[in-house]
Amino acid sequence: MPAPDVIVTAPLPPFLYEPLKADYRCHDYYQSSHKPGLLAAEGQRIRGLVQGGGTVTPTELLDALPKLEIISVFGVGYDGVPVDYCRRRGLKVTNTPDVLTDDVADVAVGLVLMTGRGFAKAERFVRSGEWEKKGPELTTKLGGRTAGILGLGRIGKAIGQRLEAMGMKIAYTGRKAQPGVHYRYVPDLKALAAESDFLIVACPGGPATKNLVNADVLSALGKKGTIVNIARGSIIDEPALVKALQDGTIGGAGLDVFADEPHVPRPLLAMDNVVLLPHVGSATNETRKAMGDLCKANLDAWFAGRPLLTLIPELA
Ligand code: 8YV
Repeated sequence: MPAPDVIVTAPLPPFLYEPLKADYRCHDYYQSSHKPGLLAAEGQRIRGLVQGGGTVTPTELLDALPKLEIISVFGVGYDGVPVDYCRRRGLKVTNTPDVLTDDVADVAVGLVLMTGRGFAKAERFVRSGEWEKKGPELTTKLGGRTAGILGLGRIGKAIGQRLEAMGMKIAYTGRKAQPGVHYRYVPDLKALAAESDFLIVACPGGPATKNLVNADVLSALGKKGTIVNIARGSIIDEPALVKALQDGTIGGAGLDVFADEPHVPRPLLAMDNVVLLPHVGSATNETRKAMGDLCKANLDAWFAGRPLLTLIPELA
């Protein structure tokens, strides 16, 4: 049987792309300088699509791929995939959960430490030579403070575990209280923000959560509070966040994700109480390799007629 045709719509690391090219006829849509030409020439043959977690896949692109069977996402988030459309067309959608949970949770803890204990600022203090002139500022103890987690999925739970080990109190919100979880459930996001020292965003992105963290939620978080986001930039109303930081409505922010990556709102760059990371939640060699292996294993399983390793819950 000839190798199935697969279209690639995001930059992929070589440890995924090379094995993919060995087993599939890959078409690099991401880098193509003439995308309509590529679709016209190859669109009728394409049976698989590989994209990144943050990649937005328009339905118009999928319309140009009439033989498409499967979208394999290199990432846990599939907020850029039009899921209802895929259901209607009977397209399979797979992602890479679990393998990245620990690394993403580590980044959330890092942002709590960097903002709460002021490590990013303290490091700048040493580098600038200021320490030669005066002692560092005192910060606030993390033990005993409350972390409110928005979205207690696999990653949210791993964050809770880590922060609990640091002596923090954990509360959470989400669509429903989770059985077997000893953290306190707060049904209302504003109420959770009001009692949180750190409000940690860990829920999926997409239309259902767009701008969920709005000006009201930020004002409930208040001056005592810091917002941490390791999920998707779309979940926070970014202009409202910039304003809340500018006028001192909230205490600070630790952000690994943004609404329009890699663009970061300019005012944030100059703020001392804000820590900015370039979406590195899953960015370790081990985890990205495991994600790549799972992304390809799903395609391999599908084209060999074996059960998929992961199928997004909406299509299961
Ligand atoms: C990756 C992510 O940066 O898994 C996700 O949803 O956002 C990240 O782990 C991304 O998927 C790489 O394409």
